[in-house]
Amino acid sequence: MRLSRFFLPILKENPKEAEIVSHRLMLRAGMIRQEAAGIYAWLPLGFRVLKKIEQIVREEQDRSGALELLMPTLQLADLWRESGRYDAYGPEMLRIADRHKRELLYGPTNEEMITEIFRAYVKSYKNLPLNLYHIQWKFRDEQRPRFGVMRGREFLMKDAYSFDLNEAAARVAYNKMFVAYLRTFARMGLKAIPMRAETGPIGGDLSHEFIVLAETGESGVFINRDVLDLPVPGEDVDYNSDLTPIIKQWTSVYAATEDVHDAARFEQEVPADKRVNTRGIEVGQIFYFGTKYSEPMKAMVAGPDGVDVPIHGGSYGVGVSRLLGAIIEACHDDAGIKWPEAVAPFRVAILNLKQGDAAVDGACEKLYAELTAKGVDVLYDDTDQRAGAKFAAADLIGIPWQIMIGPKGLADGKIELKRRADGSRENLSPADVVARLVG
Ligand code: 5CA
Repeated sequence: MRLSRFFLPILKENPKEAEIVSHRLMLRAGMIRQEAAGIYAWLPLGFRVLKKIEQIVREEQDRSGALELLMPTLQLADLWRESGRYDAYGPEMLRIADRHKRELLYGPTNEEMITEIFRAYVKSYKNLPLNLYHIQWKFRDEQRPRFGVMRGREFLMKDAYSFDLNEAAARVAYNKMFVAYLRTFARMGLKAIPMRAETGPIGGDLSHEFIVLAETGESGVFINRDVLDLPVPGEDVDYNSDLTPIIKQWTSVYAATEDVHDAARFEQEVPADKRVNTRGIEVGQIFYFGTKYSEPMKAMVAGPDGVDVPIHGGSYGVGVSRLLGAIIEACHDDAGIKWPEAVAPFRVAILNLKQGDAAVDGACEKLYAELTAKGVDVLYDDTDQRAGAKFAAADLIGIPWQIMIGPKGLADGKIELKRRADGSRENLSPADVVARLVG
């Protein structure tokens, strides 16, 4: 992509409304634009990152055996009356009427709708286990939308729903999601720690929140420092094997949100030098809620003995749009964002330090064509900004690899390769740069 053809409205000034660094940087880097409180348009740079994050979430859900579908954003109020949540959900739910005065709502979550789909088709335990997920916009009329995409009113969520014959089978489904979440967040360069948590309006009595430690986070947390060093299961993890050893390893080290924190246990179990009380960002939450929806909504299957029983369910959410904020909170410096490569909007930036100089233009064009042909996502800064402004922009938007091409270096056959993560620089020949980025 040529920057001269791209839409990247970078802000010079720090936006006053942004209280935390991720919100500030997303606005300054031209990633999002607020259209109403807690409602954002995704500009091209932000949208590219959102899609990358979404794709990692999708790949790890698929790997675990969950199946993707897509449910609508609008739902019938009557469906929510079946579960009893229509009135219980309160003012956070956006209620709408259509031209026939039929009551609708913009979905804040989808337990009811997926249960309706399930009960229409699945009648036998033989069709279980089943885990269905979608990645869809949600609306919650939050009292205090703030921190940009971190607490929005409209936000993108991955929500999965599992269906099983009994509690033991449902716990197997829960464990699969637990492992899939460990992998998902690690692939994005995040340390997200599963913590025992409250269940709130989703219900049930077993739940974990996945939390990224950050001073700016909204959740208070208590952990044993050792949890930060636990190994994340690899790509070869077998989802059909017994996952309980992994779950045990992760849940036997103390980690809890302040809502369920047990001070006595914390002090008894965790040596003083390993106790950490800090804050964090909840990037996902998983729930086992048994028959909370299947009983009132009559989602029944025939068991092996032919008797109909309500299924045991769980639901599993990832805050896809929130993750952009969480990753920036974890990966930035004074100059801007430091995207982990897996989610970067572009992997490489080429900075032409003397636009209009025939030799420099030629070298930039050649490298741009070569890298692009090899499948590397390149942003080529071919604008006539001065070099200093180009350095600042590339650092601000956080491109992991920056290639600086100017007349001086080129005279010696060298260009400069900078790594955004640690600022390290090397002078290399163009061929070596290509080998480094493609090899
Ligand atoms: N139905 C369940 C699981 S599918 C559910 O709705 N869970 S949730 O309420 O915990 O939401 C799932 C994830 O969405 C949260 O972990 C959080 O990362 C994200 N999320 C929740 N509210 C917001 C919000 N207002 N803005 C951005 N992300 C949010």
